[in-house]
Amino acid sequence: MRTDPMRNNPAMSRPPLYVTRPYLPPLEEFTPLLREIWDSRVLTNGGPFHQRLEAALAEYLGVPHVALFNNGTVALMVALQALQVQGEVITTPYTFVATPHALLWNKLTPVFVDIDPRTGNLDPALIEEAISERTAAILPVHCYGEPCDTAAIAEVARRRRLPVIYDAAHAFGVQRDGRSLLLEGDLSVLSFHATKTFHTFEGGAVVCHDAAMKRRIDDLKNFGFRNQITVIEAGLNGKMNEMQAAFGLLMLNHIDELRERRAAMVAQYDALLAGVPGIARLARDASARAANGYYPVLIEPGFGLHRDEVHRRLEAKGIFTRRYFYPLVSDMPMYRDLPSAHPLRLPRARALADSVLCLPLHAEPGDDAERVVNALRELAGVCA
Ligand code: T4K
Repeated sequence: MRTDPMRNNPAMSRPPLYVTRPYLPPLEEFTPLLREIWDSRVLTNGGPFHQRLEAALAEYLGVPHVALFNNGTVALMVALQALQVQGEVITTPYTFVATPHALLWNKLTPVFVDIDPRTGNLDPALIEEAISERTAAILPVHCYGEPCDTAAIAEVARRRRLPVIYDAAHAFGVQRDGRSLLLEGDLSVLSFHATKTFHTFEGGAVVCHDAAMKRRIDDLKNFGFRNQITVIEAGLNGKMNEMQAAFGLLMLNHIDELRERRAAMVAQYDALLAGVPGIARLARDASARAANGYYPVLIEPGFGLHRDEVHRRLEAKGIFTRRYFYPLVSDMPMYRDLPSAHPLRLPRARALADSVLCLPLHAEPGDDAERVVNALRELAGVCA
C-alpha cells in the first residue's frame, strides 16, 4: 500500500477517505478459529480450513470446483499453465497489470484488443481479426465485475477452438439469471485481495468445471507433487494458508450483508450524482446480480475540469479516488513495443483510461457518498 500525505495530517477536518476500506469482522469471531489452528498446528498445505473454504465457496458461488490460491496473480499464472497455453493470448489493455503480467511470466505474448466503450470489457467483435495461427487462448476481464459478452466470446472461441480463461478478479458473486458468471469459459480466476469485497487479506482462486482439472491445478499450486515422492510437473507454491482460509470462512458469514451495504452505497451514489453535469457511468447489465466492488465514473468535458485535475483536487480534500485503469497496460514499457499495443489500435481503451475515476466504495455505514458527491459538486461549481 502506498503512503499518502493525508495520513496523520491534523489539518484535515475529516479522516481521509480511500478508494475502499477493507471489512474486518469483530476480532472475537476470529480468535476461536485461530485457537483451532494453534491447537492443531496445521498451518498450511491444504489443511482443514483450506478444505472447508473450498467447499463453502463452491456452494456459495454455485460452481463445481474452487481451487484456493495465495493471491489472484499466481492463480492466473497457474490457470494458464493448467491449460498448457503456448503462443499468443488475446486480452484487454484496460485492466490491472496482473492480467498481462501473468502472460509474460508464462512466456506468452499478449495481443491487445480494444474494448467496448459502454462496458470497458473486451469487444468480442474485434477478437476474430486478432486471431492468428499462434493464438492459443482468450483472456478477457470482467472489468469492475461487469459481465463480458460471454455468449459472443464463447461463439468465437468454439469456432476457432480456443480456450477462454476469464480474469474474474472483480466478479465475486456475480450472477445472471441465477447462474454464476464464473461458470463461463474454461476457467475463471478470482482475487481475494484486501481491497475486494470478499477478501482473505491476500488470496485468490481458480474456478473450474471438473475434478480432473481441479486435481491438475492443485498439483500445480503445490510444486507439482502428486504424492510425497512423485513430482509430475514444474509447479510453484501458490497455496493459501490456514489462517487466510479460516478468515475466509468467517468472511462468508458476513458476505451477504457486506454486499447489501455496498449495493446501498452504489444506489446512494447513483441518486446523488444524477444532477451533476459531466459525470457519466459505464453501462450495467440490469439482469446481473452485481459485484459492487468499484464505483467507476467518467469525467467528461461537460464537468469543466480534466479527470486528473479532479483526482488531484479531491485528494486535497482528503478523498483518494483511483484512476483504475490508467495508464493502459499496453503503454507500459514491457508491452508498448508489441504491434497490438500501438495507440491507434486501442482508441476506446485510451479514451476510457483518460476519463475514468473510481470513487470510494465500501461497506461501512455513514455519509461518505454524500461527502464525495458534495466535493464533486463544489469542483463543478454546482450549488448543493
Ligand atoms: N486481475 C485484475 C483485473 C485485478 O484487478 C487484480 C488485482 C488481479 C488480477 C490480481 O489479483 P491479486 O494478485 O491482487 O489478488 C489494488 C490491489 O492490490 C489489487 O488486488 C487490485 N487488482 C487492484 C485493482 O487494486 P493498488 O496498488 O491500487 O492497491 P492499494 O494498496 O493502493 O490500495 C488501494 C486503497 O485501499 C488504499 O489507498 C487504501 C485501501 N487499503 C488497501 C490495502 C492494501 C486499505 O485500507 N488497507 C489495505 O491493506 O492495487
